[in-house]
Amino acid sequence: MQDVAVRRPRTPVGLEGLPRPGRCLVMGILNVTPDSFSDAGLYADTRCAIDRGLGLAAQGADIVDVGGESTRPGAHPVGLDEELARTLPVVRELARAGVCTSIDTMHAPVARAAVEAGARLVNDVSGGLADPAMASTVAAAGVPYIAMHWRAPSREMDDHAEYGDVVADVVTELGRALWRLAEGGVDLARVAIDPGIGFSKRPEHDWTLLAHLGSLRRLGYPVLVGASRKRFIGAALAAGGAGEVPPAGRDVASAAVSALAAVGGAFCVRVHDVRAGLDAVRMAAAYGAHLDREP
Ligand code: PMM
Repeated sequence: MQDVAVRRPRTPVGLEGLPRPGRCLVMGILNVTPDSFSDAGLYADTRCAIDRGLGLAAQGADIVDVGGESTRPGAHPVGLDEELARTLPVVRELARAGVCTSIDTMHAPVARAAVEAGARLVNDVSGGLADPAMASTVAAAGVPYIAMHWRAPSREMDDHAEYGDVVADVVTELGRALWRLAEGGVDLARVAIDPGIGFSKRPEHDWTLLAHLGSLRRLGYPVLVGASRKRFIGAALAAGGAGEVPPAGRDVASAAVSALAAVGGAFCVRVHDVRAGLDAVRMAAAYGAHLDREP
């Protein structure tokens, strides 16, 4: 396999076509699904979803990420027609309102239609592995693309959480995915990568990846972190106590993790609570500005 890092021509400060506020970007999550793990059914109705997306933008989200298929562990696929019906009207309205909108999909036809409807970014949790047509679709669309580390469909992802060295394995597997994308015609200068927190990972894997974002950044791509409300946060909050803290009780801790990710060099964090996420990355930026200064 060729070294994909040398093929990316620009420094990983951000992605062309996306906002550049001079700090880590905040991507607000908008799941138009009845069964996502933390906000199931809240925005399944098109009007509610559009209002929520506009609200996320008003709170300061740099990007609003619209998804129509749950990727929680054990989730089943929904079918293209359903995914299109859930996402397209929402993407179209948000784009029309001037919101920078991304489409969270593993399916090339949904990505294509969403870009035609105004999406400016394709966010693919499978990094191009779920649909062989994704690479050529993204190449033709000419939009930025998030390639997440992924091993298996949602219904079986927890059966694939074995690693020798989780950081090295994720870097290698992402490198392979990038190579396939490049072969499919994708301009790697428009690609960001994502360690895939919670996807075929156990909490110890998630923490290790979060603590070693530098190893991912050395691949030469901007790194997005999607940790918000995930299981490893619920488990850490409950450490020493019984069970896990449920998703709705994880927002303050999620903001803390966003700050850690931003300090670790993430170019974007994907969050449910945009206000808290924005405060977190602002604090990280202020802290980062003083890191190398003499006291
Ligand atoms: N996680 C989820 C969905 N989409 N996209 C990226 N790039 N990274 C992620 O970690 C990610 C994602 C699942 O979480 P949700 O159900 O809260 O949306």
